[in-house]
Amino acid sequence: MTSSDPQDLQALVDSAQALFAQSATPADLENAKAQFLGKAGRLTELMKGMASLSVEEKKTRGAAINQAKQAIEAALQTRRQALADAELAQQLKAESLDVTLPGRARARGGLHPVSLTLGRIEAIFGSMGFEVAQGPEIETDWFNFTALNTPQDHPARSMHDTFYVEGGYLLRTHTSPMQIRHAVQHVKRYRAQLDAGESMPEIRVIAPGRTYRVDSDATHSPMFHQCEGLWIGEAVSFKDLKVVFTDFCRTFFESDDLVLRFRPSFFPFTEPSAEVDIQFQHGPLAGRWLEVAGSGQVHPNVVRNMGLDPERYIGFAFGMGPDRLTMLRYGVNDLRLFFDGDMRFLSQFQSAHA
Ligand code: 2U9
Repeated sequence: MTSSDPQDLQALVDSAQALFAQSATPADLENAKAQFLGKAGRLTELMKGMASLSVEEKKTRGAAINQAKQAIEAALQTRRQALADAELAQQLKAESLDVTLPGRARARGGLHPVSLTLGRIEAIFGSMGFEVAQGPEIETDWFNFTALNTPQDHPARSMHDTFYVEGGYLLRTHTSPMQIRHAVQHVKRYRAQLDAGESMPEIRVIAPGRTYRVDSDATHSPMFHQCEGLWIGEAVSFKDLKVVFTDFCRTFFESDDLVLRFRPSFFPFTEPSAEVDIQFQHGPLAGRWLEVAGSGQVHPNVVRNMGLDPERYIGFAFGMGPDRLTMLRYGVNDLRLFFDGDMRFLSQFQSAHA
């Protein structure tokens, strides 16, 4: 078959189509294209071969070659589109997102049971007009002990009860220091009125927070929580303490007939002092007396350390353990469970509310 034979042009188009069809990538296809349409391509060779033909033969031959060229270019374009479509289909498949799938659930967090208790305590006392005091956990000896009428030789000051840190500071062993700080600020704010013999707004505050003692067993942890309360005015009596604390306990434990007992006791910062026990009338704990707090009338020396005249200002204070209240409320029997960080225990309180 000569190179001028029309059949050879069809054979050329057929071999171009076959080679394009085998081209798996755009790069392969470009190589295949070069074999036919490039500078050294077979079609270009045929065009060059026309030089020796007559004018008439050139017309016929040129038209035939051009037709073959268009057929090859059409085949090339078809293959290019096919490769591009395949590439897009592959990309769409790889990036496909099934929007009908359910969302990926994220673990919902929740408040720690003691945080629930602290929030509940603040809400109940807030409803009775108590402010919430904040203050440092690293304290001075003055605010943690001396201002609270604690004698220099009191055992609570010893190293086996208190964590001391450098510089003569200590980790507060109760939240009383926050009460003193709050009271001193309050008195300073109304100093002019007091000096003029006028009255000042009552001090009515609770101080919740972390406290630290050298102790550790099923009912004691080196870090634990306390919430103390203080109500100082010109005529705040022990009766007011009993009413306020009874109302708090009945609301906190959601038990309207819960009974309180005030048992004589001693604290350096209150006189008279009383431990507070509660007794449920129903449920698994019914009939048992459960100690929940300490309380008392604020000692005159402590009133004086606030900057007030104890002959004119009087009031009560109490201290309770939110960890213990939480154990009672939820029936938890080991304090350490609160601080182990075990999600099997903590997640039980996830849906609980303050
Ligand atoms: C000021 C004056 C007096 C706070 C009080 C208690 C009694 C008390 C602890 C018992 C164990 C708390 O539950 S516990 O961890 N506290 O018994 N605390 S009266 O008296 C104050 C506080 C501040 C200015």
